[in-house]
Amino acid sequence: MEIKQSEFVISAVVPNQYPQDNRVEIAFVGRSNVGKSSLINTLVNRRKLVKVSGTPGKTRLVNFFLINNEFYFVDLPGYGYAKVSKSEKESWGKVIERYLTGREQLKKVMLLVDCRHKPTEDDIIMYKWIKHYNYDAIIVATKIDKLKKAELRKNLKVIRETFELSDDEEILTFSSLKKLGKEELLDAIEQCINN
Ligand SMILES: Nc1nc2c(ncn2[C@@H]2O[C@H](COP(=O)(O)OP(=O)(O)O)[C@@H](O)[C@H]2O)c(=O)[nH]1
Ligand SMILES: [Mg+2]
Repeated sequence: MEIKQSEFVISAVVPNQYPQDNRVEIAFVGRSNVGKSSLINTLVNRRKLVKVSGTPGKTRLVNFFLINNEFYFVDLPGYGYAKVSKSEKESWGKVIERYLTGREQLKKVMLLVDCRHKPTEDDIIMYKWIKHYNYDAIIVATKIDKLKKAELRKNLKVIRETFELSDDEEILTFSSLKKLGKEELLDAIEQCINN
């Protein structure tokens, strides 16, 4: 699949601002700074569709982007940023939870983790939430340009074990810097859109 068209639609604060047209949605979630904005920009071949690293952890909005006039990318707020207050963390949880509740058109949640680190408690909670709400998740290991092949292989094993993935669950790998893994991720997206 090639993404030829992408446009920002809305930063939603409350669910009645979400698009109402029932197009399929693919959501992206992960810790702040994991490379989520960069990954989306890489997928859509644009440098600035999504803002890269403004104030991490400050966006409590659900951002919708219309892709090829056919489906939406949904950029969920990043979590795990150390310097936010407890109340801000709770408001983050509410924003994500509200989006994940009964969103029938949501076909896949891409859960991004930095390939250099063992997934955190927050990552595991996020993964369990996605499963709890009966959505499909794909783990995407980001910033793979930062590791040598052998290190990457080792870390992917740790990531796999931490999420307790079954053998048929694949981890995708990605580098926005080196444009690695783009085709594979787009293929996975295409598959769930056509299903
Ligand atoms: N080396 C490397 N750095 C990256 C990559 N993707 C993002 N970054 C950097 O990581 C930081 C956070 O990226 P951003 O996309 O804003 O992350 P977000 O907070 O998850 O949206 C920025 O300094 C990016 O330049 C990547 O694939 N490789
Ligand atoms: Mg971002």
